[in-house]
This record gives sequence, structure tokens and C-alpha cells, in this order.
Amino acid sequence: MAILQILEFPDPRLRKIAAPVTIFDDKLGALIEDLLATMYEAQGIGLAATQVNIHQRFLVIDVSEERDNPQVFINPSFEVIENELSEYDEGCLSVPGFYETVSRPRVIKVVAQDKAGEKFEIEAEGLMSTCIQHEIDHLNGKLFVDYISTLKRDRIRSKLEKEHKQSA
Ligand code: QAP
Ligand code: CO
Repeated sequence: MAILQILEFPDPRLRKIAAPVTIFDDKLGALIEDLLATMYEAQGIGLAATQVNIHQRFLVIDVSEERDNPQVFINPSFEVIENELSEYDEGCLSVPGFYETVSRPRVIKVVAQDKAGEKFEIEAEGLMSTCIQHEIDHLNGKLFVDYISTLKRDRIRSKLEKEHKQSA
């Protein structure tokens, strides 16, 4: 198991569109374990493969208080099933230290595959719904800062670029 390096905004690799997973083998299983270990180490509630520079469509989530409910979604997609939005203060391990309110569909149906390639469906609401949508956005090269004003986004970009220069 390995802790992977998390790319940070405005790294252009966060803008790549991930390719569907087609092979469900032990190598994929090992990458999923690494992604989970990296998420827990960083104390996140979700992490997409794109964020660790793996451009394949899978992500991990654990929104439980006890940090003991890892959930894996491979080739995920979702449908909005209720015409209602909910707001959350979102953060992102790729945008450390910044939080902004984002509005997203409140209830969704998610279709995905598990690590054996078996298809499953879940209905998600609340934080889980927001988190899945946030992570699927990563697989499409999209970040939560894309939903806020250009002014706020540019300020966040400048501050992170400055931090990156100082630590380089
Ligand atoms: C996405 O984000 C999310 O800035 C997952 O210093 C977040 O796990 C979906 C984190 C909120 C819905 C609501 C961020 C940790 C973790 C930071 C995360 C930080 C340390 C973010
Ligand atoms: Co994120």
C-alpha cells in the first residue's frame, strides 16, 4: 500500500478527462487500496483517481463519522431524481485550505461498478450526494472552484501558486 501525492489546483493535470476502467484485475484493486489509504491519511471524505494523477474513472468516498465505511465507485454516473438543490460548504484535497458554498442536486441515483466489475445502483442524498457529484466532476476535469466567481477562483489560484513557489 502506498500514500500517493495529491495534485493541487491549478495543476493542469486536474483538467484531464479520465478514461473508463475496462480491466478489473489485481492491479486495479491495488490502486483502489492506495487511493483509500491516501484519502484516510489526508483526512478527506472523498478522493478521485484524477487527483493522484491516475486518469481512470474510479473514486473512493467515506462520509462516516468513524472512518470505517469505505465506498468504491468505478465508472460512476448519476441521474438527478428530485428537482431540488442543496448547498454545502465544499472543500477539496486539491484545493487545501479553501471552502466555498456550492449548490447541487439534492437526491441522485448513482450507477457504478464495484472492484469485481459488478454493476450496482444506489440512491444518495445530503452529504453523500454532494460528495459523489464533486468526485465525478474530478473525473471530468472539473473542480468545485469552477462553480464560484472568477474573482474568488483567481484569488485562490494566486494564494496556492504562492504557496507552491515557497515550498519548491
Ligand atoms: C469533497 O473533500 C467534499 O482544504 C471531499 O485542508 C468536501 O475530503 C464534498 C480537506 C466537502 C462535499 C463537502 C480539505 C482536508 C478535505 C482541506 C475533502 C483540508 C483538509 C476535503
Ligand atoms: Co475534490
